Amino acid sequence: MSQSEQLLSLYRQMLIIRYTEEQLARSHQMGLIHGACHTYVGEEAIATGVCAHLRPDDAVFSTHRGHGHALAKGVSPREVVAELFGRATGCSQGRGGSMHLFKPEVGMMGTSGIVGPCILQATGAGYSFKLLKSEQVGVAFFGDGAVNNGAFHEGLNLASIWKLPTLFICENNLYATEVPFAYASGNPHVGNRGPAYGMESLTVDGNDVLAVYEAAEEAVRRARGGEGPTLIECRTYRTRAHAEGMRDAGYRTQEEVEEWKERDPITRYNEWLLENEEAGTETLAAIEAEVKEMVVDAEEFARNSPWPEPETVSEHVFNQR
Ligand SMILES: Cc1ncc(C[n+]2csc(CCOP(=O)(O)OP(=O)(O)O)c2C)c(N)n1
Repeated sequence: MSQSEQLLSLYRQMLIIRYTEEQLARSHQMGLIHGACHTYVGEEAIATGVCAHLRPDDAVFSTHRGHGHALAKGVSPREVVAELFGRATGCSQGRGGSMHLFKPEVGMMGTSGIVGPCILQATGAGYSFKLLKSEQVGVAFFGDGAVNNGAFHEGLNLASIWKLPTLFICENNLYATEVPFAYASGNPHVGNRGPAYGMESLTVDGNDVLAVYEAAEEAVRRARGGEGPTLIECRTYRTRAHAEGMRDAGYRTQEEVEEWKERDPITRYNEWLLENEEAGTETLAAIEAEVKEMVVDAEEFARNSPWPEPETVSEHVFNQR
């Protein structure tokens, strides 16, 4: 891919996430989604900037806010929307929903309803890749709410001492549900915790896709080259409620939300592309139209897909004695 194609591909990927999330929010209001739905609106630059450097055989472990990670890792909007609709055509065949988006064929190793374990799973993947000498990387995406969980300490320490090819991507959107990270944390600067573990770490503007892209490029290069893990704190903000259908008041002000909307990663990048003459308005409009159509198609596909057959209920269920 040429540099110019790469720049446009970042734009397109962020739009795929944004439009899919906005569709999911509408579908949730219509009662088409079964289970919780935490959108990634406002945070699209992070999954996009990181996953742009990943191969299909690199492994991503994600969170409850994981639609963007799945989409950026190569799960299609059709498979994501159908999964949230509980249909047999979903990436987990309608058995999982939002918090069980799996597609190992493209290295999407799961979203999760449990805050924290993705850090340990990505560490474990890194250990496996190191033993295999495969130059693959393991990536954990997690929120600030996971940073004071024991998994963070254990995972980062192990990855550091064994120089594992793992990326720890903290999406610090300032709140864990309604709890401000600054209140919940003695040290609210995640990006400077790396030295405590003997690990490279840095903080980037998580609403600047190029800043994330550059930081991840270096981290992936180091991981593949045997130089060990990196912790990247991406400062960002979710502009919708914690989860669809939840109230969104009392813990943050409307002014704060509006202020962050001004820093919207997609609008900013659109302006950057135009100002730097990397694309014209027509090109960007054509990408927007194409992605919009893709998401309309995904919703229709999902709505018209069959439910899983009741007699298959015990398939994919394992009982390990
Ligand atoms: C181990 C565990 N504890 C508590 C919860 C309940 N819970 C669900 S989401 C959430 C907040 C997570 O905040 P953060 O990790 O910052 O992610 P964000 O929602 O801000 O993206 C909590 C505490 C959980 N799912 N798992």
